[in-house]
Amino acid sequence: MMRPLVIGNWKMHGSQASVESLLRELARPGEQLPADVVVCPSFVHLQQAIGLCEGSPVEVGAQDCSAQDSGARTGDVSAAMLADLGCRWVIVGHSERRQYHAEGDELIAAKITAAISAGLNVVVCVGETRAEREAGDAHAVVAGQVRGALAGQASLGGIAVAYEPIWAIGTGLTATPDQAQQMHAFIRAQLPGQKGVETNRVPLLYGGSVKPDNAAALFGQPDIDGALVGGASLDAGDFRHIIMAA
Ligand code: G2H
Repeated sequence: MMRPLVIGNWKMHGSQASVESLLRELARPGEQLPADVVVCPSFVHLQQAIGLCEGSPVEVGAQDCSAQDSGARTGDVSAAMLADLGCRWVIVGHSERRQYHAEGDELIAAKITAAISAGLNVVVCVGETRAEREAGDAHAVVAGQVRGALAGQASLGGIAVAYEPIWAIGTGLTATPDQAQQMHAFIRAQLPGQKGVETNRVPLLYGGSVKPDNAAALFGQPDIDGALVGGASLDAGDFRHIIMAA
């Protein structure tokens, strides 16, 4: 069985003081955890977080990266810069990037390529809106996003996929474990690569209002290999509880 992967997406939250207090509780040197654990603070807190996680099992990731290696791209941060800093992971294609920054599958695919060439592990986010689910289009939308994002990848090594139904993000609504499992199995079947061999090694994370009280039921599903946690990852106690349920 795959080791679970639990990633905290801090979004645009935090200060130097809150990063310090959160990671003093979460990132304990020498501790053994039942899952691989990653925290993704904002760009400006990455270096501080990397310092605070040193010697602990917690790794640090970014919430986005540029598709370009370098150049005149004011405000952008390249994957190579993140790797140079000591980041191990990057989230790509989060629905908030798709929605507020008009990111589409082609750009997301280019970001994945840039991140993998820089040596980062990537979490690619996919998920349907409430209207798409109600129209019966959830599977078609998610299949399109998975294929679009991963089309150019020769290998799936270093790639995780997070299924985040948009109607469950930050709303307190969560997909039921059955709904999530059903979509995860479908996503696994959409992955390019050798079925049952390469595709079984890709961690599939569920995201969308994961909390201490629903984590165990989600993790109990055969195709749910971990979680991408937003709001609950900003509370050390809640996040720890979720990690321990993995
Ligand atoms: C979905 C998730 C983390 P939350 O965006 O990526 O956030 O757990 O707050 O719904």
